[in-house]
Amino acid sequence: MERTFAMIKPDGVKRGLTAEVLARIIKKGYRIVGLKQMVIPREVAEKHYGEHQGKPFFDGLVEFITSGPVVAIALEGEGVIAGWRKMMGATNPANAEVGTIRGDYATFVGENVTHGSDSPESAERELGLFFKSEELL
Ligand code: ABT
Ligand code: MG
Repeated sequence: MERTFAMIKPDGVKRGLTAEVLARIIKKGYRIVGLKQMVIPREVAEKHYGEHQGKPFFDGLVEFITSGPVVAIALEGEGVIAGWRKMMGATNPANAEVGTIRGDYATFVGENVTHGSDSPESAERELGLFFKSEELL
């Protein structure tokens, strides 16, 4: 059974989309094996987005992701890594299909409501960054 790291970003929490996003996850049938609201420490944010270090949008990205509470979520299910990214839709909401979270609730690539790990390696790394093993069911 596969696991992934999902997150409701500060814009999603601020805009009151937490229940909506969790409802979609639950109705889909993925199992929530870890869940917490937190403000991400700067060092964790820089590690989380380490692959983007040096890119022009990096500083703004770290600023944004640490700007308020997020909901960190560990998900389990068959094919959940790709499946959750499919539910989120394209990174740039302008390209995200209607019916996806970003297609329905976002307009701006810098604030796109949710996160999902993009590979098994990222999932393992990111779950380890955000959750202690005893926090996962
Ligand atoms: P994340 O779930 O945030 O990792 O998004 P995703 O994997 O869909 O897309 P990537 B490429 O990892 O983008 C990371 C964050 O950087 C923002 N971004 C990305 C920009 O602001 N400008 C850009 O040109 C690109 C490529 C979008 C993502 N996050 N936010 N918020
Ligand atoms: Mg990414």
